[in-house]
Amino acid sequence: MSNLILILGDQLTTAISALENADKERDRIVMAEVHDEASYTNHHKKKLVLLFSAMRHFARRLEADGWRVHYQTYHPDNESQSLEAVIANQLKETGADRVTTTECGEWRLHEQVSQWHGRLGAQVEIRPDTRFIASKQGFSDWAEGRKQLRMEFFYREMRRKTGLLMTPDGKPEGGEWNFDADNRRKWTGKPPAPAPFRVEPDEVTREVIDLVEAHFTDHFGTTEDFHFAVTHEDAEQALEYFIDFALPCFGDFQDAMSDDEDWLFHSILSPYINCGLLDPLAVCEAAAQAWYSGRAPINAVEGFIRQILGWREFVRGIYWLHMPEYAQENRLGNTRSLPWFYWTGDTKMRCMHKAIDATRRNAYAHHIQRLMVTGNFALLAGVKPEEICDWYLAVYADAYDWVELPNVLGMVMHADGGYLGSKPYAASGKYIQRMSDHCSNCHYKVNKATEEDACPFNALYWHFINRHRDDFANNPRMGMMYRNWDKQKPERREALLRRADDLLAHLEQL
Ligand code: FAD
Ligand code: DLZ
Repeated sequence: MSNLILILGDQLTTAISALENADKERDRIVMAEVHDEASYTNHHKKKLVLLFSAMRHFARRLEADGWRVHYQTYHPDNESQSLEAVIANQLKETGADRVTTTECGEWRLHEQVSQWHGRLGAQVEIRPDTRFIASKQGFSDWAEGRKQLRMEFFYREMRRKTGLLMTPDGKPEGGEWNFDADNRRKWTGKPPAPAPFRVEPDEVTREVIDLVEAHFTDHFGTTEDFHFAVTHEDAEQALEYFIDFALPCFGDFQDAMSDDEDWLFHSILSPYINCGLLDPLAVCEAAAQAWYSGRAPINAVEGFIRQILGWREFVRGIYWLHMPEYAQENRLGNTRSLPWFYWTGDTKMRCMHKAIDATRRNAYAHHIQRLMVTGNFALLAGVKPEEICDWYLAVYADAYDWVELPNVLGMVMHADGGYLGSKPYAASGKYIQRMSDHCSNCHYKVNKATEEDACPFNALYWHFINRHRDDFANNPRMGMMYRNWDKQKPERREALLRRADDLLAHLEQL
């Protein structure tokens, strides 16, 4: 009997576990662009182009390698609007009685696929996703019995496990596990940041752009200037380009933000790693090699590897350990709606405008913009976690629930009660001023806090500290903030809270 092999839009590699022991004569691969996956959130248009084009290129490659592939292209009137419907039709059409697939990245779809056995009357084999360096079981074994989970300790285990940046006698290369103290420089234009790696759209991509323009008009963002890689080979070129031109400065300017440069020295590899065009371990190995061969310094290479081997694996582990309850958390009791300017960029706050506008144009903003600008503002303003999570899931080309949710709900919103991060990343305008040149071009004055034209982040920061005293006053990493707050004169504290109340009442007008 034949077997259907389902490959999802974020599983685009021949190394995917669903293909292990597959038989080109017996098995049929199924890939499908479906309404339900394209519409479960307001996906950025560039993300849709990236995924549909990468899926089409991957299907062609499989066919060229001799596989039989059933590929459904997107049309709003397709009979099969969900992956389940596509599989049900294919089971009928081919007489297959088995489906093999690799576990889905996110809970929503995982729940559906887990029920296919009963719903479709076929045997459904769900294999582990071996692209992750830590298995779900491995992570849960590591987490077992720990009161608090800290990325740094998990990361060290992962360094030992993989041998990445480890000396032959089991010590971290360069003598330290973490070189973050060297990675906090402001960028003032020198050295110049490299232009982003570009691939000009081929015929397949151009067709997908037309499709997205025709059928996803109301989705966020633009398809203009689409230049992402859509094949493994091009994504490898993007990796090489990053190593040659950006990695050497990645560490120094990792936390920097710029009024003029969207990408700075970041890798822009997450869209490819997350959909399967690049393997995360291979990316880390390539970066480590750059250090061994003297092409990039240790603070850059270690910092880069930590993001993938540490943070990426860590958030995925937390997601699977705690879903589906994790998505409901709102421990700070936030009630405010997401301001509309998150969708338009139409705000006088320069840093917010710049981060949102880049997001709209590129389906990308770098980590510190996501964390310390759009994230920080949502935290200070007390936005409902589900609303800000929905926004982050929609607007980035690399967004999938398993990675977006812990980053937003845990790291940014502290809505999980500090499970993922030991303290909230709340910051006033001073932080943004220290790490960027936005403030000098801003309508608001970063050196003011209570006046009409004062930077909103300043008063909102103190309002956040004040209203969450019960949550944070006993946190040893927050003690100084409370001492600073308590030291201020009562009139000053009152003026700050008044200004913040006014800002909160008029969020949409900022
Ligand atoms: P670089 O700065 O070059 O970092 C290298 C790689 O490290 C990235 O490609 C990514 O694979 C990994 N990485 C770095 N930080 C993290 C992290 N915190 N969690 C997981 N992986 C990380 N990343 C996503 O892939 N998808 C998301 O939906 C996503 N949402 C985020 C939301 C918020 C609020 C925050 C604060 C972070 C989010 N991140 C997300 C993490 C990080 O911001 C992006 O991975 C990074 O900006 C992608 O750009 P880059 O490839 O240029 O990364
Ligand atoms: C994100 C996405 C989109 C936009 N479209 C499709 C699709 O049409 N077909 C498909 O197989 N996968 C798609 N994906 C990726 C899935 O949503 C992804 O597999 C889940 O989010 C799990 O990570």
